[in-house]
Amino acid sequence: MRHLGALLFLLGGLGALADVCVPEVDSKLVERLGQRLLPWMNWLSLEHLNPSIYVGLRLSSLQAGAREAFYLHILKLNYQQRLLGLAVDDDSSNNQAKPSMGQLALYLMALRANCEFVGGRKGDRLVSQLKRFLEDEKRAIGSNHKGHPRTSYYQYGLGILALCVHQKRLHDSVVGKLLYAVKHDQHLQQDRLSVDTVAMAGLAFICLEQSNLNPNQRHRITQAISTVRQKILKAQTSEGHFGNVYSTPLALQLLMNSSMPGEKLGRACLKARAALLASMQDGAFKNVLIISQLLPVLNGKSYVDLISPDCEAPRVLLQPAVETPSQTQELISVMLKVPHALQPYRHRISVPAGSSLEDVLKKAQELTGFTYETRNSLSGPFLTSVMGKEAGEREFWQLLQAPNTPLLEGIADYTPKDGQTIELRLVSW
Ligand code: B12
Repeated sequence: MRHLGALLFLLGGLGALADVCVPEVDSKLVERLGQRLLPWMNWLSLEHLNPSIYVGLRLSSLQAGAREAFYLHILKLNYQQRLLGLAVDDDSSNNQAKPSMGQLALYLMALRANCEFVGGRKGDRLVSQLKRFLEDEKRAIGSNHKGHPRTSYYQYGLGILALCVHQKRLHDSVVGKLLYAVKHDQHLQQDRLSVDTVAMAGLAFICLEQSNLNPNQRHRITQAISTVRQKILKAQTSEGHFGNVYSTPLALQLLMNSSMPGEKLGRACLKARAALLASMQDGAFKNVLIISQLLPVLNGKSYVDLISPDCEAPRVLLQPAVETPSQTQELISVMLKVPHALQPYRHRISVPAGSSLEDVLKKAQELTGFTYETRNSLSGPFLTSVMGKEAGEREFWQLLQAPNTPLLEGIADYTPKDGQTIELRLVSW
């Protein structure tokens, strides 16, 4: 124990704590996670294009060979078409919505992950668009900080980070809004700290600090990084996750870039490593977006490495997994309820064991007069409307296990257990 203490102290004193924050994981386990991304890279149905997958893979120890280059090519065609209105032969992207600020940011990060600097006429237009998005959000927050960004502080942080890794300067006042939000807890979701959001803000600040893009804000930026670190450490659960299992990857990306005197950080990282490993072995990581945030961590990398990515680093070629479909005849029953709808709903639904919550909703829609709608997102299908009631601005349909436990996964990933009651509840955030 004394040795561990001495080691942690030394590492803490030396600077980056990557060594203790990076979980040492069996390469087979990493490969299995990477394999989950492959079907999404094959499936070139445009609505599933996801720049985060590309970023995650490039910062990982894995590669997808020619498929990876092709994926970036399609990303470029599709994003340029949707953002700049450039004509391409395939007009199926015409009816896709314009990418959001965060999606544009992730696209620019994907370019950087391929060691490209955004440039030229088209590139400059994309940078201007992202800067304009941020300026609009800054105005929405308002000079007295009483308003909210139309998207979220998560996307605001992502936008600053993407411009920073391309070494594009932003006005101090734009960065200032995020500094203020972190300092005054304006990024809270339903009054609770969103570890993902502060971690993303922290990654943006670390990039700004390392690139010295806003020298007048240097002191505030350094302080904000320290605040973020404290908040994340404070959010560690008894099992070791920061926030919850799915915010731990981004939290570790942040902590990996931290140094702190004493042993606190090292100990917290070791505990998080163990918790993450246990969750990975339990098969908790199904969602491709989350896997794309986790893979860099398992390779000792973070989004800050996009400042100067190593595009020559050797990476292991992923082979598609051989699927063995598990056929089950067993049926389970799940109670689905929407107590606070205009037309309250409550029915027991039977589905094969292992079905997702989305399967339950589909079955309920087919058989019992339940209705719902979804919107596709980088995290999968997002529930937008239930029993004819669409969530309004700053509202969402929350998924809960009755009586009151919010689910940690979306409808496509969550697999209800026999006898469980799932509630859908319209809430503000
Ligand atoms: C902001 C945010 C929200 C906001 C989104 C509203 C808004 N206007 O921004 C609100 C509070 C509504 C929200 C709700 C939920 N969220 Co949320 N959310 C996030 C956060 C912090 C950022 C998302 C983002 O902006 N991404 C960047 C942009 C560029 O990508 P995008 O795909 O275009 O973004 C959209 C989607 O992410 C969508 N969205 C947000 N959360 C979720 C969750 C799921 C499962 C899906 C499919 C979509 C989705 O809203 C974004 C804006 O339109 C992420 C953190 C993370 N690590 O990703 C968690 C995160 C994605 N959310 C999560 C969860 C669990 C949920 C809920 C299922 C919680 C619940 N029990 O109800 C609900 C979704 C329910 C539903 N109706 O389908 C988990 C998902 C974990 C997983 N295994 O995949 C994350 C990772 C947080 C965490 N650490 O637990 N969320």
